[in-house]
Amino acid sequence: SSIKTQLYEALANADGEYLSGQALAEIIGCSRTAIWKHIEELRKSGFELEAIRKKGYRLISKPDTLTEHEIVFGLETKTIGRHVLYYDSVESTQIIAHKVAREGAQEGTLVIAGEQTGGKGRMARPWHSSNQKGIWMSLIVRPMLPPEKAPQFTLIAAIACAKAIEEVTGLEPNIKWPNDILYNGKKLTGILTELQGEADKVNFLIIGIGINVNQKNEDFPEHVKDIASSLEIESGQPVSKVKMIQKILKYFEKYYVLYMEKGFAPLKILWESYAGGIGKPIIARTITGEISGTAIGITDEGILLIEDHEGNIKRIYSADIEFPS
Ligand code: BTX
Repeated sequence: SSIKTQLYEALANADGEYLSGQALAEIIGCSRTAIWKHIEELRKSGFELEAIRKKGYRLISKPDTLTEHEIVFGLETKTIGRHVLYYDSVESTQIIAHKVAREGAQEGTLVIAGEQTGGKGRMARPWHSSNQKGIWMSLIVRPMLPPEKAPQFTLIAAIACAKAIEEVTGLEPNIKWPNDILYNGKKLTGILTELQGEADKVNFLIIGIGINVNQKNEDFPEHVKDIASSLEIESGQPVSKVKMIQKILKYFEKYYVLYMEKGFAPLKILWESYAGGIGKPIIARTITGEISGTAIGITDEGILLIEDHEGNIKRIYSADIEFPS
């Protein structure tokens, strides 16, 4: 409710000081009984609150949950992530995002879930999304662009995630073209951009982002254990999902705005600063076959360039890549 939201904001702004029921009632403009009732509601949602007679109420801690309020409070964006749809458990946030986007969801709408029972990667591969341990979210954007630009959004999202990981955890991750973020060769994040459009224009893009945040090694199923890692495993401490989400949204908006103004070229430089594997031997598996050679970099459009063994430069639009050691 809006009283609950205002109550939380007033307590959070008090910076650990006590606020009396009377003072809160005046700030919010409701009765003291309403304050008392909503304090109980905050407690039920996982907020730790201290109540002392004659002094009032004090906020001790807030839950690291992903409700709309938690995400929007303190969010430094104009449109991205301003509208949040949170679900405890869904098959895939991509499916829900497609549905609400078709129904007209506004630019920047974020669909997020505690758990996915059928999380998906590219080419319908499964994406393991354990309950409350990671960030499983899909962002809806409606850029006025031709559909062939859609893959660039995977790269933009990857830079935003890498930057957020760096800022929140201090780790220095690598981006593996096109859609993975790795640390020490292990996958922390996967990105899946899906497009709904016509021949000449995008209707909307759904940018799915999966980040392993607080898993321990044993939380991963057998087949991903060896290739995956989490922010907690790598940084040695639990990481706030809310903080991560807010930073990703902040940087995504920043790079999205830059991209719409100036195109991909200025972002390419940033992308390259995170890219692992440039100049190294590479194998790209595409639907039409395998190309091996040396990774040269990406173009101003975000297309991967590989120099094959005959010295020809190949342009790769979509592939799974491997760096053979
Ligand atoms: P991808 O096709 O590049 O990677 C999928 C592969 O990654 C799987 O085949 C598996 O080997 C491995 N894998 C599966 N789960 C994990 C995990 N938790 N951590 C590391 N590796 C894993 C990557 O596709 C794109 C993933 C996007 C996921 C987001 S989550 C929110 C949104 N909803 C949804 O269903 N997908 C997206």
